[in-house]
Amino acid sequence: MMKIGITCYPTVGGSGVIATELGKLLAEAGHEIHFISSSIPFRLDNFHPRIFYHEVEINHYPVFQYPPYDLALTSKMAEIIDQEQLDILHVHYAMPHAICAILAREIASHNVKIVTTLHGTDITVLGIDTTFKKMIKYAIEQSDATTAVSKSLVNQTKEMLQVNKEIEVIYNFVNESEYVKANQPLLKQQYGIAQDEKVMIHISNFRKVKRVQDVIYTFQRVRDSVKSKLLLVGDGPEYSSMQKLVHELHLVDDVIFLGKQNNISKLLSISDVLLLLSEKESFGLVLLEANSCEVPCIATNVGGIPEVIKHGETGYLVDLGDINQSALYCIDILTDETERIRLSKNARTHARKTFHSNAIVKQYLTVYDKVLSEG
Ligand code: GMT
Repeated sequence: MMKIGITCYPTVGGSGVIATELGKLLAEAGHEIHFISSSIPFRLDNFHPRIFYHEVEINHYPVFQYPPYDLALTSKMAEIIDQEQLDILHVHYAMPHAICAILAREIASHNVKIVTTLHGTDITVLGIDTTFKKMIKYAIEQSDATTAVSKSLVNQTKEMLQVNKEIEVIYNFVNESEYVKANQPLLKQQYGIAQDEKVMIHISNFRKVKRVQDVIYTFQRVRDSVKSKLLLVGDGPEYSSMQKLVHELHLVDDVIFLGKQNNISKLLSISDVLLLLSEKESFGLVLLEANSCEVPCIATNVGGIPEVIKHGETGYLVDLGDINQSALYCIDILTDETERIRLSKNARTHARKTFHSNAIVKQYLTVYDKVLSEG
């Protein structure tokens, strides 16, 4: 049995989902898990006797212009390392979590190993910023082990930061019992979607990088030839400009904005195709969630996406900004039922085979064992 600390961004986001689901599975496997974060991770919704949560509290002293969150986190990490005698502190995101963990390891008396998982944004966005470049490189090199969620992210990290250290690829996973296609006889009707209408879906945090406008333009083309509705799930900085765009294109009756939702698998169960047309994506967890629910995807050929979607087998890849091509693939899937079923079945099989949670958890455990055996 290991004592494992986990730090992640607790709010909505793929990295938070992975960190929390990993913690839950490790607890089920008999390990003791200590989450250290600013609020309870949103997926930590059930009681488990081997899961503990330690909140990072920040005092607002008038002398500080900005509340020192990173230092409060560091100090909490050091406290929990000693108090709980942690074997491993697994941090998700180099910035700032790995930096904080390395400093906490210095402060604590107990010998803990730091495992850092890179999820993308810290490298592909923050890594570009020269202010942070050296710090991120330092955090990776000082971690006892570093993993990344795709080969593409490993290559990008090595190229951008000139990191001289092994970074192991451990793909993301989903909770298979949650992400299953389930019969939802009333859901379409509840959203005002006719039974013979096709459903396209996009789920994201509506950041610029997700290019939600490309999804809307694709839908505009598809709707001209296929009776369909577009579900837009999630919220973020681009939400209101996307609503404006939908108005301007006269699509209000056919595009349904749902905001943030919890029961994603139910929405996926009534969807025929998912679109993710991002300009950057180290993995694209939502693709795996969709595939697991038998929904084929159309996604951009960027970052780690080609490692998740098998072109022509589980969905289709398109070049960034190629709305015409994504509309053509959508029309194919929505009008050819045999083709849709073929892709759906392949998608589920691929999700279960290549990204099964049992295999992924095993890979993380191997990393933990390796760093612990190094003394
Ligand atoms: O960019 C996001 O959508 C959020 C971010 C996060 O913190 O969850 O996502 C990153 O990590 C996910 C989990 O590993 C990946 O599936 C996303 O592809 C990655 N985002 C980017 O690389 C832009």
